[in-house]
Order: sequence, then C-alpha cells, then structure tokens
Amino acid sequence: MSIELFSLKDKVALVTGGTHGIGMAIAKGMAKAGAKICVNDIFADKLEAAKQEYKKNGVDAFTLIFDVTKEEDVDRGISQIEAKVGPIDILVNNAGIIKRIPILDMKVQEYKDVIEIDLVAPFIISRRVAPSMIKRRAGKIINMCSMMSVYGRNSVSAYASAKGGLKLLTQNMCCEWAKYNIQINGIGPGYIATAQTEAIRVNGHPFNNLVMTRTPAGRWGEPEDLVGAALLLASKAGDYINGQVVYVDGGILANFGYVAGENDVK
Ligand code: NAP
Ligand code: GCO
Repeated sequence: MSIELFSLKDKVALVTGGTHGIGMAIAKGMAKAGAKICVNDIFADKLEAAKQEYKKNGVDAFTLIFDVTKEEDVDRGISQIEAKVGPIDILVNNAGIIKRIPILDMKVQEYKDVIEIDLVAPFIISRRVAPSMIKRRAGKIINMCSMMSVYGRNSVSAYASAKGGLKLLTQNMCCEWAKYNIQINGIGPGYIATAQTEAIRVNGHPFNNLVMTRTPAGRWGEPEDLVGAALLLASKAGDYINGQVVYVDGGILANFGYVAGENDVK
C-alpha cells in the first residue's frame, strides 16, 4: 500500500535539463518508481552521453533537443513526446543556470539570460503542458526553486530574482489549476554538489567553508538527496500538497548564522 502511494507506474515524466546533476538524479529515481522518462538539452553530445548513462542504469530515456526558452522549440518538443511516448503526466522544470556577478558589474543582457531560463522557461513549458493535464483532470508540475527563492545573497541578484519569482509562479499556477486536480509545487534544494556549484565547492574556498559550517547536516547535499521529495510531489502521496516549496537543504534555512564550533552557546 505504502509503495503504491509513491508509485509512478507508466506515468510519462519530462525532466528538463535532465542530462546530469539534480535533474538526472530525479529522473533516475522516477524511472525506478515506474515512470517513462523524457529529458531534453540543447546539445546533441550531452544528450547522447546522458542516454548512455540512463541505459547503464536500466532506463530507456526518451531524449530530445529543445531550448526551454524558445516557445516554438518547446511546442515542437512536447508534441514529439506526446506522439512518441504519450501525454505528459509529470513535468519537472529543472533546467537552470546561475551567474555570480555583482549588480553593478552585471550586464542587463546577463540578467535577462538568467531570468529567461530560470523563470520564463517554466512559464512557457507549463503553459504548453497544462491544457492536456486540464483535459485529463490530472497532472503534477514540480518547479526547481532554491533557497534563493526566499533569501538574497551577494552576487546572485538575477538568480534570486528568478527563483523568488518561480516560487510565486508556483503559487499562481496552483491558484489557477488546482481545481483541475493538478498539483504544482516547488523543491528548494540547499547547496548540492553538481556542475552548478563546482567552482565554489573547492577545499579552502570561503563559500565551501560557509556551506560546511552553516549547514546543520555538516555536508553538501548530493543530487540523490532530492529524489524523495520529487517522488512525494509527483505521486498520489502528494495529491493534496499544492503551491508549496519543499526545502531539501540539510537544515541550512533553519539556521540563523550559527557557525559550527565558533559560536556555540551553552
Ligand atoms: P546543472 O548541473 O548545471 O544542470 C542544469 C541543467 O539545465 C543542465 O542539464 C543544462 O544543460 C540545462 N539547461 C540549461 N539551460 C538550458 C536551456 N536553455 N535549455 C535546456 N536545458 C538547459 O545544475 P543543477 O545543480 O543540477 O541544477 C538543477 C536545477 O536546480 C537548476 O534549476 C538550479 O538552479 C537548481 N538548484 C541547484 C542547486 C545546487 O546547489 N546545485 C541548488 C538550488 C537549486 P547543459 O548541461 O547543456 O548546460
Ligand atoms: C550560490 C549557489 C546557489 C545554489 C542554490 C541554493 O551561488 O549561492 O550556487 O544559488 O545553487 O540555488 O539553493
């Protein structure tokens, strides 16, 4: 019974940017729960490498090229999935980028590029997928938010603007589509060891020290740490969870400035 609650048997799941990192871990987890996996990317070689990696894990992923920011590309890609795999039951808006540039140094175009991928793309893709979910009176949308959905940090203004916006887009989608039995939620990962954080995850780097000392769990998260929350939000188990962001962060958002070993108060 409890296993059935989290089953994704025969569900069609699209995980955008699921060629590595968090997206791939979530897609593999969903495949294990029975879902048929579709992933996109903009580069053919990355898609091919991902296809092989999925195959090694016993997953026959449907891979296709489309840029999440281009409406026509998205339309063509989703039509292809619908024709070859089936209508999408689960959409994970995972594709994302970050630019760490202080506001005064950031070009307007750089700011817009982040907003396009991290905020406008989930709007474009969800709008393309939702009408079919509405018709079928069933669907799950998971938006990859961030701790930057609720906090700022120096040098990530565009990213925080996008992820803060994505949290509220999640809430608005819930307001408009919950009545059609569609659940739209976000996952807010803490600091996770992927390509996106590679440059700041180096021994001795001040940011690495910050993550290690301020995260109550005392470690970086692994992409696989996100799978449980994704299964909850994608399955029957999450049928009455709507418009929420589930933070999977080793406790760092719960911690007001505590530095392990430095400011212990007894
Ligand atoms: P990642 O390893 O950099 O993966 C991001 C994925 O998005 C890649 O597959 C990338 O493709 C794809 N992508 C980027 N632009 C795209 C576009 N225009 N069209 C299609 N695909 C595109 O990042 P990650 O750490 O796994 O992050 C996944 C999501 O979680 C992102 O939304 C990120 O902001 C969010 N997140 C990450 C962390 C963290 O600590 N890592 C924390 C909170 C939230 P290419 O490989 O071809 O570039
Ligand atoms: C940064 C990090 C973050 C994380 C994540 C936090 O530079 O602050 O890369 O943005 O990736 O989004 O939840």
